[in-house]
Amino acid sequence: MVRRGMADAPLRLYGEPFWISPYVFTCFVALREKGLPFETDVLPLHERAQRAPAYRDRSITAKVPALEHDGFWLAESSAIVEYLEDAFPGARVLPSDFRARARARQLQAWIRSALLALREERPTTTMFYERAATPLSPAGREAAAELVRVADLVVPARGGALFGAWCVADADLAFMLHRLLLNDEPVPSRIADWARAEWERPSVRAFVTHERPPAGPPPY
Ligand SMILES: N[C@@H](CCC(=O)N[C@@H](CS)C(=O)NCC(=O)O)C(=O)O
Repeated sequence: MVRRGMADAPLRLYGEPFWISPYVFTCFVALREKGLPFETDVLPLHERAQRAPAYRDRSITAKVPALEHDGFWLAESSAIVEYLEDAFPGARVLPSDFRARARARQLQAWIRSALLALREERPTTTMFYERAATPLSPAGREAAAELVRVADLVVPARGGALFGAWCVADADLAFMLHRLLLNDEPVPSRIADWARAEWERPSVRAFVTHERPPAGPPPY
């Protein structure tokens, strides 16, 4: 927990101007769910603003998202979520039960490291800007099937939260499933209904409907 006074220090989340980063999404949703006031700042990644020394060296790993809190800088979305959870008790964004929390971390780590073909063939620009124009390759279809297989195992039969109570892994899984849904790829109705319900959550909506420039990012 933060020491007295630190809790009132402003929080700033660094993202990118097109609001398409799944990692910024996670942190944005976590901050909203915790009810913490925060400001956002965006770095034009296509202009390599993340490599400007001031940002690069404060964030250490020179990626977005980064969180600035009372002089402390932190990057990596899962580290940011854990920092928020440790620093600000109250509304939880990770499960309180240790096994449920481990499972949520498993799902989050998998979402960040697996399904490469799906992430490449259905990038987040196809969720918020132009839809994908080409069908999934065999590798893309395999990744989509794997995503659905995992979702089928973790989404409860009666819907609702994945691991007892809502946590940020719910939002991450819904985001990944929307790479398929928004591109009209087939998703079993039970899983699609779950993901669409999650998409309506106010913290998720606030990111999804955030103002964006009319044209997506230039290639970089
Ligand atoms: N593992 C990191 C991934 C962060 C990441 O890859 N961010 C991208 C934007 S979505 C980025 O900063 N790209 C610019 C770069 O790599 O220079 C996390 O979970 O935060």
